[in-house]
Amino acid sequence: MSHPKYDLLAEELEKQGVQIEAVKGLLKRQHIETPSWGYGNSGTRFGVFPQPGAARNVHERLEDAATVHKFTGIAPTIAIHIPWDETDDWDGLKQYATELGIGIGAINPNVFQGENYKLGSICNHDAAIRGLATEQMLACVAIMKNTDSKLLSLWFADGTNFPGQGNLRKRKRWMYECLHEVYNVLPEDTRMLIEYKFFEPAFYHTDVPDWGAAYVMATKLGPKAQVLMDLGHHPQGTNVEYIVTYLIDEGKLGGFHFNCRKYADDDLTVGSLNPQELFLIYTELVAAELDSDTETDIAYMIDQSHNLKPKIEASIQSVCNLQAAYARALIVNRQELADAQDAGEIIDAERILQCAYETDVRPLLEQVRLETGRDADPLLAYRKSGYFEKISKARVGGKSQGWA
Ligand code: RM4
Ligand code: MN
Ligand code: MN
Repeated sequence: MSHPKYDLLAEELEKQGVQIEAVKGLLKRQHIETPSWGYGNSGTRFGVFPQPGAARNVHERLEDAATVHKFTGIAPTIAIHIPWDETDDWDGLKQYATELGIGIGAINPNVFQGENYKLGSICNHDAAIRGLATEQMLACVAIMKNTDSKLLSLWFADGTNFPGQGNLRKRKRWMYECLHEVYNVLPEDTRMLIEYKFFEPAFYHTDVPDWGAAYVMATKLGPKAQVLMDLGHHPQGTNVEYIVTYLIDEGKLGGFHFNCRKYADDDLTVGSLNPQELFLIYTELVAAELDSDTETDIAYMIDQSHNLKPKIEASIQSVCNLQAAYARALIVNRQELADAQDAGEIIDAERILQCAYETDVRPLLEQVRLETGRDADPLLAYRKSGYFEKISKARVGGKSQGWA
């Protein structure tokens, strides 16, 4: 039994040439990874506002990620940050994840918080510190083997704050040397993702400031190295969907960190204020997916740490926003769009995108969820489940492992 609203939408979309069963199939296979660091207390440099029920250790973070997956159906893995999620029993952790119905995704070495890294990690002027950072990345490769993770996700806070502070050219070469050492031991079926960020925490220069620098590094390293795009890491006004397309076409887009650039970094819900940009990004992603000549293997990960919104609800909301963006991109009439582009019909081309974007896809998403045994509204179902009350009571005291 389906809802009359869904039947109407399905009929309308079929009339427009959309193969609704195929679209539902793709939506059911969507895979969004949530970050462990989104479930524990975190903050800005001005302060941390602790939340009731915030996960204190990696086990609790796994439980929260599994909860987000339980209600959304499309978030079956969790990214972890080392040492925030360090454990001395990786087999046990992997086993626990399996019991919870999820898997461990990208491993993110943290080479930016330790005192040693004050002046940088793999671009530090001190060879001993570069060695330490490399060791830490190599340890993460070992963790990948222990957890069946296929992704080493790298972000460096490296940069300088003052003119003359560092030898820019040497820093570039040091970075390559360290990455190369790690690249050499990556198992065959795994990848290294290099994330760029145009500013912060360094403000004079950043060692991987943009996709061009990440691309050059990844290309020099080889096919197992690709670029990771974090939506929070571009200057205002950057056309992100163009970068997406460019990198896909070069076989170098390895993954996403979804969030929203309004806050400059990680703390705003993806799609909360720029859903159209998200739709345009997904429109390019779907174009690549539909193109049989284009091979893609893109990790769709969220990188958000909510300080104000309740964490699990914010994660569910983010996953659902990504689902809606994907659904809208899937119903774009590609043939008509191509015809309009070929004829130079600007207004028609834009109208075709608008038509998909303005379609209320909620009945379609609800139908997909019902067909996969989930509740039509993941957020309300989560609220009713009593999970938040349970963790708020249980997670009191104790020491928190992680950011805050
Ligand atoms: C950075 C970057 C990284 C994330 C850290 C916590 O801005 O986005 O991906 O691991 O924040
Ligand atoms: Mn990121
Ligand atoms: Mn970031």
